[in-house]
Amino acid sequence: MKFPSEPFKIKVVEPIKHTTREERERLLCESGYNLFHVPADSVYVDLLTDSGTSAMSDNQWAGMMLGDESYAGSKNFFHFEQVVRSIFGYRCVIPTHQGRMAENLLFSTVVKPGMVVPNNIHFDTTRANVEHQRAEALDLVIKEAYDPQCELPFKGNMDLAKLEAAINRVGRERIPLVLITITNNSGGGQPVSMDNIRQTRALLTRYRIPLFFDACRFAENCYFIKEREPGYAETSVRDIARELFNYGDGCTMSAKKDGLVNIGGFLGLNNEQWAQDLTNMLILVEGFPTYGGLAGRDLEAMARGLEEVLHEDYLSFRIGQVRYLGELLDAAGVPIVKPVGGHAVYLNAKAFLSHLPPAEFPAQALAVALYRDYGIRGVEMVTVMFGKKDPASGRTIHPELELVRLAIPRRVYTNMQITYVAESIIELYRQRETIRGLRMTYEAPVLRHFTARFEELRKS
Ligand code: P61
Repeated sequence: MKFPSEPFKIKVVEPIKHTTREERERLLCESGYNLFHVPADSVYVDLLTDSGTSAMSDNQWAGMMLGDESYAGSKNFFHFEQVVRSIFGYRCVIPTHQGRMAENLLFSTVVKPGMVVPNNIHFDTTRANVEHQRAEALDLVIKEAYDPQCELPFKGNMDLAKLEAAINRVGRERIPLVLITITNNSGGGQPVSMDNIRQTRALLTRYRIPLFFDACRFAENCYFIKEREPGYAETSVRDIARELFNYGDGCTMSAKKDGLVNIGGFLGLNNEQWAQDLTNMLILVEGFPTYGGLAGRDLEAMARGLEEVLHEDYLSFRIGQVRYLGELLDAAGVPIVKPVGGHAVYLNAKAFLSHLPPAEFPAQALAVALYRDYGIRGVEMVTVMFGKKDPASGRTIHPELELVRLAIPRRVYTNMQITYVAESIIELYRQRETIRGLRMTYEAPVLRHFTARFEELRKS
């Protein structure tokens, strides 16, 4: 089947309130045209993020009732540890309440001022946590990643020539580790191939530099390897994951994505000295090592979610649902990033709103219009989210890509709701000339997209 249907039936439902266009207009005005400040119960289809928004299974909810809330040595921790070891293969397992805490612990322990951390593309929290240590976060993805039209099967790959040049320029002693983000969220949710990972490993072994994965969407990445990479069609996604993680020395993970939970994360690694230092820091800022900022029930849900996410009927539906949205849009001529990624469809706002100059934040304007007209919430990505500035003038640098990400929560929306999203966007595309630009009226110094405010420009 081209687009597999839902491999589950619905046992519990959460009603969604319908709002009018006038109500949404008022909410936009009150929120400074920032969709992070629109109350979620005034959103019809919420595609702001796929993070922490999954629907848990009956099996996970049953596990929640078996939560052992002992301060130390909870049985759920041991189950969780055993599941992480069996999938990821790393000996030391450190639970955290979400991904950025795992990043913060790792970088505050091993990254020193003046160091450099390469990645295919750092996600914003990863970059912010590297920069917080006064180190440099380098993005070294292949150049095709920046071309929305280029249809490569593994557009998240690391550019090995750029990586080797960076190592030679910076010196291996200033590179404490290299990261690979699977899938590459900031570059369109694109996967990284096993071959690229193998070659990155070989290169880093020569320079004795550890390799870590930002593993948030590892199962989706492994599913793409099965679908697209020669030699893997008959390998289970679980075995693909085992091979992939075996090339690395550790990982950070936000289980809010491919852990199929609403909260949770962890660090997995083999270096026992690092693990000890990280654990000491964990005790200072998160909690005892057998709960790491989570309740026992959360650890149980995460252990079960990590197993479920590897079910291949789940993954074929998941990847198929995202692709379904992408293909409906593409067939109607709506400009999107191609090929469609694992967790989201990315609208190419520059091409969608070609009448708006970059200074008028076309991607933010498109996200605002989508909410106002249809109650659909996506998220602006790149200009506002990453907020790169020219150090001399302090002005915003407008990057190559201006995107609106429509991230699909896991197991939450039916294909009919996804069809509604596609039809709405197609209609909006037909009247795109009516969409107005924005002016930013407030911005915070870091992670500005959460609190930025805008005002709408009048029609000229
Ligand atoms: C997202 F607007 N992602 O995509 P935490 N690495 C990677 C991520 O995608 C990621 C984290 C680390 C989110 C949530 C989010 O400014 C924002 O569990 C590849 O969220 O700490 C998170 O994991 C961090 C949305 C995060 C944002 C930060 O929607």
